Amino acid sequence: MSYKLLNKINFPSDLRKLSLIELENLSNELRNKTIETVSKTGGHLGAGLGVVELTIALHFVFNTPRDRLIWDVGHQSYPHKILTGRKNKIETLRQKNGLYGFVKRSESEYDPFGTAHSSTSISAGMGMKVAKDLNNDNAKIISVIGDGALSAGMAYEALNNVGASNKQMIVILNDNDMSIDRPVGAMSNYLTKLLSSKQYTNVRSLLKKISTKLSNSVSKTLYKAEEFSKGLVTGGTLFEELGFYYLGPIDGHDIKTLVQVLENIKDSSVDKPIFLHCVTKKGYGYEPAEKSDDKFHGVNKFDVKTGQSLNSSNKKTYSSIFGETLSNVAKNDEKIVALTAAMISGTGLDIFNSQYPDRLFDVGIAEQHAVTMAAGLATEGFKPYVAIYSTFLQRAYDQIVHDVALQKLPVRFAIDRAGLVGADGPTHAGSYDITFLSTLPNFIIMAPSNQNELIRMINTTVFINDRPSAFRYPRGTGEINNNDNNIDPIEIGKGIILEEGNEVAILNLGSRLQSCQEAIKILNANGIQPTLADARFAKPIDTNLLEQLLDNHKYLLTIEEGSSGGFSSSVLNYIHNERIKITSTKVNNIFFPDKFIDHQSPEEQYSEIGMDADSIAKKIIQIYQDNVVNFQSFNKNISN
Ligand SMILES: Cc1ncc(C[n+]2csc(CCOP(=O)(O)OP(=O)(O)O)c2C)c(N)n1
Repeated sequence: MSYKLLNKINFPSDLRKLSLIELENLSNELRNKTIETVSKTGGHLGAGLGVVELTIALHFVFNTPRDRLIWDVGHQSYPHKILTGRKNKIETLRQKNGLYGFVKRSESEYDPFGTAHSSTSISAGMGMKVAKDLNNDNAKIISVIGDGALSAGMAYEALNNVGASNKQMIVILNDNDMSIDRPVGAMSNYLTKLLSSKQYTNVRSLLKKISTKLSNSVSKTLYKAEEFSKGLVTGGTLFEELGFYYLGPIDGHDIKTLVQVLENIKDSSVDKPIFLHCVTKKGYGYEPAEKSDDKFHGVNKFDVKTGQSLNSSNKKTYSSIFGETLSNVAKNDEKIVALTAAMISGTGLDIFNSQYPDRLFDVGIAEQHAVTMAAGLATEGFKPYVAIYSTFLQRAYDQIVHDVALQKLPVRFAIDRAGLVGADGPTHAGSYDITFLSTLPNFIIMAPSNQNELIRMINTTVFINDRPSAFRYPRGTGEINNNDNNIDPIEIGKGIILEEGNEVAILNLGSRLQSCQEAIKILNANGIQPTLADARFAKPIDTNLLEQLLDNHKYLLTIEEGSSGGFSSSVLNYIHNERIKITSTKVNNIFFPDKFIDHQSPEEQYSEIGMDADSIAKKIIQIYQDNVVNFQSFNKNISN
């Protein structure tokens, strides 16, 4: 692929020397570079392709990085990264020590605010605008937010505040009529109506309206821009009522229009925040993306010519096991309903949706609302399953505490992407759910160690009608053991011993079981025969199992894929505060270190933090060698 223009662009200052025609050519090259890159790295593609022209126009018109440009979610930022000093590193995207797949402050001065969780850009922008004003600094603040991200409560809180403040910040709506799946909600309907309304076609009279509202210089140039503007209108009533100057909709792929309108906005002296409505297409300019249902939202490595994924794994994901199992149990129980916050396919609920569309509720990017809505459903005798990624559930913590746990309502939490998530990095890691749920009275918390166990845990929750429950499972695929047909519910709070050994016991919770089993092979070769137990429950913990392990072993190691304060803390709390018997067993715990774990492959992550088989085995060998003699003598003293 030829990158004649792009080769000359390292920073936006290079871009600002180009003509409008050259900017158009550059957009083709930038689009190709983005496609070529993601075909090799995997990652988010459709969103970036949709904002290629907008990215160029913004950097052309505004004085970045002095002017602050905030990309909501940050998954559309790859073209921005290419234009802002990171072109030569772009193929390191999502790899160890490489560029991050979202926006990260430490990566570049062009990234004024870290984004990955949705709908934060207007709030952060407002903070920056207030700070600039206090400093008498007239730098511009621009927040770019998608129509999907606009479905979140946080975005409305920010619009409400910004609109009333008369702060001259700029909010750009990137309206591609897509979220990950189809967008939902009244705002989405409103935007669609806005685009197809009379106002859209009656350009001239609406341009006149703008001229009465905006300062003279702006209106003059807007008139000049008419030939480019293909439907520039005003009258976005809702946004105007909120206190913004609404401009648009404009064609977000027409660089000339974009540049003209952005220049007008930049030079304007309006005393209100401006809301610019850009219409774009997700996946624009790449046929396989435009044609696919999800517009290539997130992809594995793929063949550029055909768009075919190069990932040939046909193993099932945990998410799909969840979707299938929930559909199965829903067959016999019409009280079962499912809720998702804009993640139907990501959570496997597309499977449920195909069978029970009336019992699936996609609430938009509104995790807080989803949780409290589920609580409401539970009060009426329904069995709500709220499927949310662990990291996004963090948003709904007060709702979990106040609306669910405190009222002891039987909401079922299907917590997907629990644990590390490899290339998606720390913003998406499911690190804290065991910790923040364990501390809540009334909760039952489970973590399957394989896909068969996930099925059994889902089946268990069907019967938990007197309190909230949760099961947390990892990203990615796993093995179903077809020889094990047991899909029975599990007794609450009951773990299991999987391998009987001596002296050393490993008490696993959840997804590291396979690594523990591999570690045991290494240990066996070293003459150590550990017992392996699977706790299954982070709450209530199986104290009988724990007693048995403590009584019969000199060393106990717990392991879980989560932060401190989780399962291991519950075990230690039991041993130190609740148990009367004094133990001679040495206890260690493996959980996440006290740091955010960088993006890299899952294998690299587990190895870095001592959770792979080798590290587990090494830890036990070390302890065993250092302490086994002492353990024996200590035990003798006790029994004497
Ligand atoms: C709080 C939160 N919930 C869910 C997500 C997952 N997510 C990432 S992008 C996205 C859709 C965003 O849609 P939109 O803002 O329209 O951007 P587009 O991808 O269409 O360009 C969702 C739901 C997230 N990043 N943050």
